[in-house]
Amino acid sequence: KLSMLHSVGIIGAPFSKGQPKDGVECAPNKLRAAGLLERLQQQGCAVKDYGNLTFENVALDEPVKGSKSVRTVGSANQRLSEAVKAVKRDGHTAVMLGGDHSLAIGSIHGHTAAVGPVSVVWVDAHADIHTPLSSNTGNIHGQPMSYLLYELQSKVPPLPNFSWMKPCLSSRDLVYIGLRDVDPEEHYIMKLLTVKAFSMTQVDQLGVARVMEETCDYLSKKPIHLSYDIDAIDPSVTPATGTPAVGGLTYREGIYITEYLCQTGLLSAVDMVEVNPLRGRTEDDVHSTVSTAVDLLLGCFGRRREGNHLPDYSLPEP
Ligand code: B3U
Ligand code: MN
Ligand code: MN
Repeated sequence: KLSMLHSVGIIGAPFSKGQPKDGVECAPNKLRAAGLLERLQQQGCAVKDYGNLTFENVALDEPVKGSKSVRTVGSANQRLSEAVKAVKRDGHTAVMLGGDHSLAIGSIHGHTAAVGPVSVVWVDAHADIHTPLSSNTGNIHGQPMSYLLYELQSKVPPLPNFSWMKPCLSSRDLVYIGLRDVDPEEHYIMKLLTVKAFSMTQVDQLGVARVMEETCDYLSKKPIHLSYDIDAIDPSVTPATGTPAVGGLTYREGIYITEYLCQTGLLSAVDMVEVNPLRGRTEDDVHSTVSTAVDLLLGCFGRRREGNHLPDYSLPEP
């Protein structure tokens, strides 16, 4: 496979109500302004921009059993699910530009609605597997995995504006990479379900190359949904995010994950979430975060550090 070209469908999801900090809704336009679409095209991708979704602002969205903005998050994810389903039915690899990580609910739901069962590679400092009842913060961006997993169905109460969705993922089809800030309740759930996880300890122990080999050996050959939380990368590189956690993936490890998944030929949808352009201390902080997010997406779609050339290139004749 010298140059496997990709067809990419981009959905902007400027949504922040899965967590309390403003700014994460600005990321889709920031990622576009950083040249994401042009650079994908330059590396040979066919790109269709589906634009930004608009979300309903639900009035009187009082907490439900401690979880915040449940109705707003439910409604937003219903729209996103339909949008991802449409992009998949159009034949593209779906790219969802978040927004916060609560959007993985709609993204993964819509992906499976279009293509059937998927494998999920969840790259994150956090496990985001709290149930609405186990969560200490009530922020739904810390809960999406519990809504998606069949095995947790009985632990997630019926919630307003979530009746459109049913769990669509088996814990056997999930791999975490980059964990380092996991709450006790989440750790309990992961052990209960024997979820495959490569925490930063395993990245240190095995190296990222073996982590990716073992990830793909473990997963069956279903279409892959990559859900990439930018806070998986070390905050020295990507500080502009809502909940930075020290001791993260290097830029090179982060990019290697995307290069490796690209060359499986199974990447079917990608989320890039939790980039918050209002959270950096300096302009450089924001630039470094946004440009790393762009590089990760380019890596998903064929960019290689050895260099690339288009298949129709030929040398100028003297
Ligand atoms: N586990 C905590 C913190 C957290 C989760 N995801 C992020 N932060 N980004 C929670 O709020 O559930
Ligand atoms: Mn996350
Ligand atoms: Mn995170």
